[in-house]
Amino acid sequence: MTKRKPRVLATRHFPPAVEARLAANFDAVLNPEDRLYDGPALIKATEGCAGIMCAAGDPLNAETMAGLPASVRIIATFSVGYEHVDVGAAAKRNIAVSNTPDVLTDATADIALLCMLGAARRAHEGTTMLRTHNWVGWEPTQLMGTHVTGKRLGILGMGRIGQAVADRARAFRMTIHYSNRTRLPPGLEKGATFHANADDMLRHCDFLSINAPMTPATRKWVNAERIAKLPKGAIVVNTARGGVVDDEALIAALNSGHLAAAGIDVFDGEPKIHQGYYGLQNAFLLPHMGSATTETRNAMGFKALDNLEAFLLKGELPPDLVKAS
Ligand code: 8YV
Repeated sequence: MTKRKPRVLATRHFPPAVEARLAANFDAVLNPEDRLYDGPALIKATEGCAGIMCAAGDPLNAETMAGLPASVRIIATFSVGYEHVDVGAAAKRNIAVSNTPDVLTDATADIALLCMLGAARRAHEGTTMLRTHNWVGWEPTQLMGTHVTGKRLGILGMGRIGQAVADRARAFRMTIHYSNRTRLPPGLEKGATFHANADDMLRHCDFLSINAPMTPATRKWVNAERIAKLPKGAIVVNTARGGVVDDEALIAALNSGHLAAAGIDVFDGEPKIHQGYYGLQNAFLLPHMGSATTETRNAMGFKALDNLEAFLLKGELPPDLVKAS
């Protein structure tokens, strides 16, 4: 008699190659229409499931966690960030949680550079001028932006993605400053200046790149007081989580001209972003595309599957187990 495959719920419509492997190895409950689950619907959908493959934004909070059926043993999130999963509440239910580190480092760092360059070089205004038929031709003073090469870049959060941003910025001969919970060893620091207190770094930042995860300590960390410490004309780039920024404060500084521009891929409460962003010509905005390459999204899915398979099929610990901090 063949053993029944464990049932796994995919909360979102994942890339075809990922869903094909999920369906081959598990009794997969897919979501081809990509309907968003709220907490009660998620609880209902996990009936009989041993695992959940979820994504950022799914409501895997303490309330949902408390209502999940006893059959659920692992939640594998298709993301490196896991602020949407209450890992402490999962531990209380004896549910393992895994994420997908490493595989999206390069794609996200690439988008950080796109945001940096897009903001500094006024890409939004340029493309809008052209596409609305308002380009009258080259002019000596047209769309002059901020020079990137040789400037100072401060990185908040020097994990894998922060380090990959630094590597790219070095190609622009930027001077790197960073703040991180722990100082990196010289081989990884590569001459960057460490600031034990992130506030002390701000006055050195022509550009500030946010690469820190969303935690209670980083919630609205970029606030009015800290923005005021950035040099006039600085540029803020956020490819981590929108909640790390106080939107009101950032928008006010972009309107007042204290900040020259911002390049933003992630928003608090996305997709319902702060209305103030829409009118800002000096904001280069992207709809959370950091990891959106075919290669990366497949790799993220395969990593989530590696974790599900290790745990549910081989009885091993998931290789990317995350713990409550
Ligand atoms: C993902 C991300 O696309 O992995 C992360 O933490 O921010 C994104 O790149 C998204 O979160 C998918 O769940």
